[in-house]
Amino acid sequence: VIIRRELQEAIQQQQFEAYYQPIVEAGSGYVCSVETLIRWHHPTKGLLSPAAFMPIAEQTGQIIAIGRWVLERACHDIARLNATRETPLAVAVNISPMQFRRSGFLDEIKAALAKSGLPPGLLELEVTEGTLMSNTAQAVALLNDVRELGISVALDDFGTGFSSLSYLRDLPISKVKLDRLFVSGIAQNVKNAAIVQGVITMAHHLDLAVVAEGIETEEEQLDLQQRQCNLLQGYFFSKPVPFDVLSQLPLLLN
Ligand code: G
Ligand code: G
Ligand code: MN
Ligand code: NA
Repeated sequence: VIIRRELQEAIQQQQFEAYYQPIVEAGSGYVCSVETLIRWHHPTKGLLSPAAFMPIAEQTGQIIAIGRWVLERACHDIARLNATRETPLAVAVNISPMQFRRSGFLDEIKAALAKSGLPPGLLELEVTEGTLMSNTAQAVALLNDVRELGISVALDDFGTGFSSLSYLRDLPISKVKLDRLFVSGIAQNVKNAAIVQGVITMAHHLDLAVVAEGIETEEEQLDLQQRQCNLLQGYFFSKPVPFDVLSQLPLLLN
């Protein structure tokens, strides 16, 4: 088990690294944004994925320091990368429930943008249904503030939580991320296909873009393309990679 003290050292000694997974435009195959996914270079256990430590960090509150670090890192990295690109990349950052609920969160975002020079329009926050569930009135107020800054919000892991369609109707979000649970093996599962098509159609009627996660095969890419899904993400295009690898990736990934 990972303990609080190890996490404290990780925070102090900067043992974390931001990995980035490309997200492509379904129509063109061009990379238009990246999702930031944190990794921990543990001194003895090697490279750890968030599932191994984020739940504990959320319990201890250390998620606040870690989340602030990720936000700053992501804005800094992508602003730097964009200085070398003709078309700028957007960057998505996962926001934990505790981070989202904290009063200083909006100021942290503003600080990360100011420090990095990343335009607000290039930052996207990924929140889950669970994050928005706990206090809807407060969540709506914060989402409105975030949108006012020009930052967009995506509803992550859509369809896996206690999904409420009223979130899609009432919340100022711009994107829905379809969980890979429904995307993988879509051609072999008519129920998955029905759900995916239904969500895409509904989202488009609500003016929301759809990202399909977990695209692992060309078959899945073509299927989601044909269903007019807007954006695609998954190992078929690229795994999450360190910043220096991201910098070397081609812009066209299909
Ligand atoms: O690669 P993957 O194992 O990276 O990520 C596993 C889970 O951890 C995903 O649900 C993802 O949303 C979450 N996650 C990854 N990076 C971060 C982060 O920086 N902050 C938060 N809150 N969650 C993250
Ligand atoms: O919960 P969230 O959607 O933020 O987490 C994304 C998770 O999905 C990360 O753990 C990431 O590494 C993983 N992931 C991204 N693309 C693929 C894929 O094509 N297949 C699988 N199995 N996992 C993926
Ligand atoms: Mn995510
Ligand atoms: Na997801």
